[in-house]
Amino acid sequence: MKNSALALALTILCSLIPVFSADLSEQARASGDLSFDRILNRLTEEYSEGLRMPAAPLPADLQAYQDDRFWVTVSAAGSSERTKLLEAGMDIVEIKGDKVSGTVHKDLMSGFAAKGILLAFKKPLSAHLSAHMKDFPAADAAYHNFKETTELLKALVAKNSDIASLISIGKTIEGRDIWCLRINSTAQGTKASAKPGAVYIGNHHAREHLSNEVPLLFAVWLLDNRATPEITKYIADLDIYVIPMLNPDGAEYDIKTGSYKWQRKNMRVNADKSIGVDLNRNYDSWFGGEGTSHSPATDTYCGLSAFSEPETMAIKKFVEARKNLKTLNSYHSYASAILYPYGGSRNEVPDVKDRKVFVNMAKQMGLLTGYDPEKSSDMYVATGDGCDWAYDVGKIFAFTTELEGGSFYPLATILDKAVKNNIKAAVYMLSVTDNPYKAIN
Ligand code: 0X9
Ligand code: ZN
Repeated sequence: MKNSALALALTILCSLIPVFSADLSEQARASGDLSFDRILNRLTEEYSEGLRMPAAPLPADLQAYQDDRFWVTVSAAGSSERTKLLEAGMDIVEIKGDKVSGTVHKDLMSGFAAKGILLAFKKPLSAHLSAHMKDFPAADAAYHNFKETTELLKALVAKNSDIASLISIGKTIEGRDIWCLRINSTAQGTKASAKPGAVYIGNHHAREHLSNEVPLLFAVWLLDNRATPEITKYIADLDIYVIPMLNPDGAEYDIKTGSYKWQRKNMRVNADKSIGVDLNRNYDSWFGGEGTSHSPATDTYCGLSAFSEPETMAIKKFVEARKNLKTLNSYHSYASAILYPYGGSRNEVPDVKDRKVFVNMAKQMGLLTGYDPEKSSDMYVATGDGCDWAYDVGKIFAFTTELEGGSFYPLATILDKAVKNNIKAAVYMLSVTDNPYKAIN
């Protein structure tokens, strides 16, 4: 690491330490309902109390929907072999050495055999889930569902109306708002701003619930700490956007019956009556090529065309309307990695300087989170990726943060560390948003 980068990282860390090491309960009392510490504490405490979210019945059309996925484990070493699995219709959930595990729809199992892919292990997904119930949290009530996310965002804006505003960047398939919290000292709502912009997006994938909490709690933390000199400066100089829940339809479906659905995609009803398009295969970056599936029932189905989905279309319109955007972080679960473009191609980004910025920023965010910095395609090649598209269309330095937790439904014990470390990386991203090329100086 270059000395200037080290100095920058240390400055950020030092500015965060007093906040994180202060007496939490005292701070919570002092700063009222919307304090970061109180909200994070409540998140953790509610788990230990074991509160249960009341199960709601599914709508009739979804009640008849049968989950026909299998949980499989396959030997596959390296990115190319993993990419072939994606194309055969596997949704890769875990990579452990040369063993890859994930889901495959029952109709595609025979295709696996025909392609010579040997399954080391398979069972219905439902059997896998019931055997792994111990991995689930005592309750999902502690997480912010769509209603709670909406209420929290509105409360943040009400309390900080001089610098925060809330816009809906579009509606989902089921008509929910895709909320975007904006923090900017001089521009509200959709008013244009020339200040350099940073965007944080969560929950492309429904079951990756921690990916909503991290950007949402980051917004809480920023506003709670708005009076500290570093944060005051970022709020004055930058245009900051937080879109914590891009796929609220899928996230609600995943939790609403009281037993988790392992939903990844949105809630589009496809022509064959299967449900969902993989939003992170639906952007216009080598759309429909390597590492995606054209079979609607699979978890990595790319959809009929790029931006066929209202959720990705909302991001397209949002990004294209804001030429000031410089950095982007898209949160996912749970490979503990900071990924940078390209993910849809083995090629490096052509601009050598930009490549260095990507590598250095990923390294830095890796140090702050404890995650591995990696080129996206080294994990596997997957086309239609939102970060590739954002970089190509707007030269936005766009990263995928794969959060930790070892599960889509991690125990509360990881929340404190995961949220706080990712806030450090998110603040680092702010610190270079005025000029990302600082990361290579
Ligand atoms: O596959 C994805 O969309 C992301 N992983 S996840 O398990 N959260 O679904 C990773 C995206 C990284 N991008 C590429 N490798 N293209
Ligand atoms: Zn994901």
